[in-house]
Amino acid sequence: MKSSRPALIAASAALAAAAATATGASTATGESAPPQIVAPDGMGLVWSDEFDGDTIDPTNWTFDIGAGGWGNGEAQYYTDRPENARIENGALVIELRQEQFEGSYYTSARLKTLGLREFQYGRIEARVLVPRGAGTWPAFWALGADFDPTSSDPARQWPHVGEIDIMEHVGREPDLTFGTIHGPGYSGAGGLSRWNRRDHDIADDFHTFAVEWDADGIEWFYDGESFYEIGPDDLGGRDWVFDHPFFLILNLALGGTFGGNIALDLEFPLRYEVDYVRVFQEPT
Ligand SMILES: [Ca+2]
Repeated sequence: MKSSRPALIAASAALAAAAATATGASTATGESAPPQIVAPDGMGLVWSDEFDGDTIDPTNWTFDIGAGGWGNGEAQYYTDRPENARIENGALVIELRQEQFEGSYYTSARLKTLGLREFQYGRIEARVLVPRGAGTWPAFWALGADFDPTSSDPARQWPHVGEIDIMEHVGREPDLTFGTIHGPGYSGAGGLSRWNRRDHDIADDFHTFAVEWDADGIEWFYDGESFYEIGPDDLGGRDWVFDHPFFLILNLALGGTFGGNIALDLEFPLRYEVDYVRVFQEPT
């Protein structure tokens, strides 16, 4: 990662610029962005979902279903219904709806590549449009692929499997995104995180979020601009748990300990749109 960083940044900036030129500022949709995939120097595309089919590809994605707060007191019930997750105009749409459903008052979706696609190292990138409004909590993140909450082996449970939060945004902080890792001794509110404060509302337009990850560490990018880097030597002796395969997660949560109070003026349904997810790696 370290030796090739300048070239990677240049490639990322070029990609962001190309995307901006192709889509315009206010009319951006997934459909209007041509599938012009520019690999970072020294890497090739190993997998992507451009969300350009008619339905969500079951060879890439499966669903987490249900309520119960997901460990953070969240308000939504996750379903796999098209009302909550579908393909529309070349983008994955995760739709947060206000409706009574199985004892909850809101529905949404959480998609994951668990058991289908897993990756160790490389550049993992998504181009997304987050919803607007306090209480919303869209995310693009990764968990260790050996994650099994039913296992009695602590090594297969969170946070020992490791968590990489490539993008988190909470609507109560409209100009802010977060990059974070969680592991043993640095989980939950103790996650190792960096605030990415901007001069615009994140929900104003599509943005690209990425990490570049190898054995030396993980580096976060917002529209091609690096804002955080952390590695095994930065943990104060705590375990680095990121040298194994991870799966990817896309979800839109509401409320809870991180999402915060749900604004009374939210305009439902709320949409979290994902133009693409791409993974680039160096040739093996
Ligand atoms: Ca797309």
